[in-house]
Amino acid sequence: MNETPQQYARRVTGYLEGKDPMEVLSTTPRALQKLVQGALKKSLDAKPAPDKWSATTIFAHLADSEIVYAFRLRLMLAASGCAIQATDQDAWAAAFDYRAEDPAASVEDFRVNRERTLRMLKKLSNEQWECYGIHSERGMETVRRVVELIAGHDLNHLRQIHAILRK
Ligand code: NI
Repeated sequence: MNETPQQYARRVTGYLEGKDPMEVLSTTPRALQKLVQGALKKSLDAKPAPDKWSATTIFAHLADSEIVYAFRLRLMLAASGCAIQATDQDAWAAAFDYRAEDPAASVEDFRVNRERTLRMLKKLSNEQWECYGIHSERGMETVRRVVELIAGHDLNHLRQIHAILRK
């Protein structure tokens, strides 16, 4: 998609439509489990277009994104003001062969890391929510902002998977 990092951030947080980001973060694992359960392997592996990701690839992307977010949040909380390196999601998809991943395993990996992230976030003080990092493409982002972006990222990919599986 041809959009700037700023346009991307605006689009994904737009999916929140007033929802509480922490509520979104806590409900996504179950929503992903429901999508995987009962879906045919053929449908999970099918690409909606030659240049688009399959559901299998998206599930693997979500599992890896959760590791990236967990690490970034910890960097920001332990050393506020630190640099945050952007990642190239297509390079990750190729390097770690997302197409060959088991979607149910990806969802389970996602769930475990998401639960750890939620436990960590629930303990934060008001000041800690304002800790920040300097993202290499989007600039300064607080922990509060990153959590909104994670929630928007969840909703973005949930919509995408729903559309691919037509559920
Ligand atoms: Ni994504």
